[in-house]
Amino acid sequence: MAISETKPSIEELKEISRNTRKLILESLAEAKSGHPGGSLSAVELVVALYYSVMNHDPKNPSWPDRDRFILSKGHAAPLLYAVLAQLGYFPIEQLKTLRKINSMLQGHPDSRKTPGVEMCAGSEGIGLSVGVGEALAAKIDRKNYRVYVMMGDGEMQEGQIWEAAMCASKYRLDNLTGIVDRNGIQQDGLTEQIMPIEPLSSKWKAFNWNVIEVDGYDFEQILSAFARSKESRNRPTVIIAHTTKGKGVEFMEWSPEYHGKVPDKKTVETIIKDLE
Ligand SMILES: Cc1ncc(C[n+]2csc(CCOP(=O)(O)OP(=O)(O)O)c2C)c(N)n1
Repeated sequence: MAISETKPSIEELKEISRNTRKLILESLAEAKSGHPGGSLSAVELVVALYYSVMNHDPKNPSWPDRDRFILSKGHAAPLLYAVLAQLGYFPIEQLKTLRKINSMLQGHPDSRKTPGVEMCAGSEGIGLSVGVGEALAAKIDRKNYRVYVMMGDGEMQEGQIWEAAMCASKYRLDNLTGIVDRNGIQQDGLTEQIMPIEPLSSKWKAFNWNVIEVDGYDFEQILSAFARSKESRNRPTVIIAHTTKGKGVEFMEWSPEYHGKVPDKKTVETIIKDLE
């Protein structure tokens, strides 16, 4: 089944994004731990992918022809879970079990536990290599599925990312799209202070990738970038999405503190009222 056959409007995508933020915050408040900042920053990108771009089937998560989404920045699991639950990969009530012992929703994605999760992630820097393998497998098997890999900007500091980038261009993996959540912040501070990654766009171009930059909250730009990535021939594409860590919650925006700190339930209730 192609989800993209029933594409929501941009207004609907915005509404789904609002609801996704609410579910992320509720599940984190219930867990009393986790990563809000980098989950909230990438909401629109993941919503666009699952609701408008990828071919996938929540009723058949291991459909061989599905497009693959790899959340390489695995600590943003609450975002992936909120989207998968809304689409029906598992019951939405499961979100309340985030990070609990024996829950199907562990603090970092586990493909053995959660329907729809493609890869066990959490150790940064690995997802693009797995994406390269899957994209190469599609070429060898003459399959049409595409592979999408979401990475953090702090993750750009991992050497393995650039080994995978080299490999993807060697094998002309035009069925591979990387997305960099360029929110400017890593765990404890600004990427440009801790270990500068600029000029990021030139780096990817030097590795022979097709590079597109977007505002990570503008659905028209996001959808057009994904459409252009599908048209790329012989070169993988990376979409550098300019985003804000903690997006949608004023006191969390641009605050490294909320990389891995969760507000209590009462505060979350107030935030959700504001979102609504
Ligand atoms: C190899 C590795 N080193 C350290 C960590 C601990 N860690 C978790 S998240 C994070 C920072 C992530 O920054 P970024 O990739 O920019 O993610 P975002 O800001 O989008 O949340 C770090 C260092 C990790 N998960 N993996």
